[in-house]
Amino acid sequence: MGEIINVFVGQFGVQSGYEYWQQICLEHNINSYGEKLTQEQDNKENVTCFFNESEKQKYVPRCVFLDLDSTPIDEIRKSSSNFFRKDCLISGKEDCGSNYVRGKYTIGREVCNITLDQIRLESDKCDNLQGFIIHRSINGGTGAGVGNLIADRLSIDYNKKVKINSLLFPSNNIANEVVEPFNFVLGMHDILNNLDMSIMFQNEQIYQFVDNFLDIEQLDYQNVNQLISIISSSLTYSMRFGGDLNYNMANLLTNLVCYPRINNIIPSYSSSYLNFIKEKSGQPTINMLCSSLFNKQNFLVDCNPEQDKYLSCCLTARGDIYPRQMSESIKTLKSRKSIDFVDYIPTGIKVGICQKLPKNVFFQEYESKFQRDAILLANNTSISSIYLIMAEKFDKLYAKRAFVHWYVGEGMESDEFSCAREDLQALIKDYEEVSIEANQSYNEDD
Ligand SMILES: Nc1nc2c(ncn2[C@@H]2O[C@H](COP(=O)(O)OP(=O)(O)OP(=O)(O)O)[C@@H](O)[C@H]2O)c(=O)[nH]1
Ligand SMILES: [Mg+2]
Repeated sequence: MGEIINVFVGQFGVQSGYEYWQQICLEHNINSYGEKLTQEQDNKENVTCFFNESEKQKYVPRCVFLDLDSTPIDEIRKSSSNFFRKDCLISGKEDCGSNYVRGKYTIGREVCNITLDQIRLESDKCDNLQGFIIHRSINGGTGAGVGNLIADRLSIDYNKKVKINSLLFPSNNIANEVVEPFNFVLGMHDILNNLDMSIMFQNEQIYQFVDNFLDIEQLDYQNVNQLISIISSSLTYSMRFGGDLNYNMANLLTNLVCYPRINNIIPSYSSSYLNFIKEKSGQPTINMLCSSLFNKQNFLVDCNPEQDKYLSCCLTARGDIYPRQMSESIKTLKSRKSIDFVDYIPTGIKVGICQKLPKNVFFQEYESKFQRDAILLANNTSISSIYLIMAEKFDKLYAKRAFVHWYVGEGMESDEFSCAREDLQALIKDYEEVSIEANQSYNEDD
């Protein structure tokens, strides 16, 4: 089915990337030395989607890690020195100090070229490269600024390949960086042009999600990153393990992105049935599993899809699930009032099924009881409520020109701020327009 290159940029990218490979290795049964622990390979399994096979019959991850701050990369060098290729772990001397422009225009340039050389080296080893997944946060300087520099170049050098973002973006109510709204607005302006699709995550919503279903007292970044890894690894699950209803990166895009700029996807995970497993020691029905995905509390972004319109979605079910059962469930789902599709996309739900049992680093405690799970990637207009919140925060800072000198001081023209802000406004308008029903616009034309 072709190979994929994973790129991890900035602290979030690198730290979540480490957990991501733990998750991938668990699924493929590969240890920290790159050795496959089960001899006979499932004949549908496609290990080479993510790994290069070395002459010593070891599996080497096809990826590049980059952070301008060396600490997160040094941690990986210490703990997994035999697993990753040394040259694919790239670090700098100082971070961007949460400044998008430092990453994009000044200190990120040189390191971007080194990263692209490593990406080229990996792509030369591929027979049929499908595309790239870039993992990063848009809140700071490196993941956002250097990440966009890399994405810009990929969109030129690998124009026909699919490019997907796994993107942490600012939470609605808590912020670790004061200048997050600036980095978000400037970063989104570029992302809209250089990437095909972004899967969005918010830390605050993930904390809430965990509180709803699990009893973890001290939730740390490792836990959050493990949860994010379940979603981002599931994106390629059916490409790596085959299944009754399979898809590759290109058909995932074709089915989810109905307009080029309406491409920010909110994920949901079927964990609400954990309570069911804990209390009743049984398995949830497939209907319960699929239905839970559409509940607000299962989404990893703080918006309310139940009150807005779905444009399209991709539902991937894993475990002992078969196409006919799924079709029945989808029929039931479509009759639910809170799942409201725009009338001009009547088919709406793409389904993927993979019979390989899900394994995951986060819920290992319950693993023996996990016979199935499901993930939803939804293109829903409620995401624009978050753009509105970000736009408001940006406007407050910008009205007083607070912190603007840090950006201008790095060589950015001050009208780039207003240009990026206008683009966000245009995006909000785009979302309003796509949620107008075909019937409604027909009547208005009348
Ligand atoms: N979930 C999660 N969030 C993280 C992690 N590390 C940082 N963050 C969040 O990411 C945002 C900042 O992005 P970073 O990735 O740290 O920034 P960076 O890309 O390294 O950029 P600079 O440090 O400014 O050069 C903040 O909102 C942090 O809360 C992590 O390992 N997991
Ligand atoms: Mg950093």
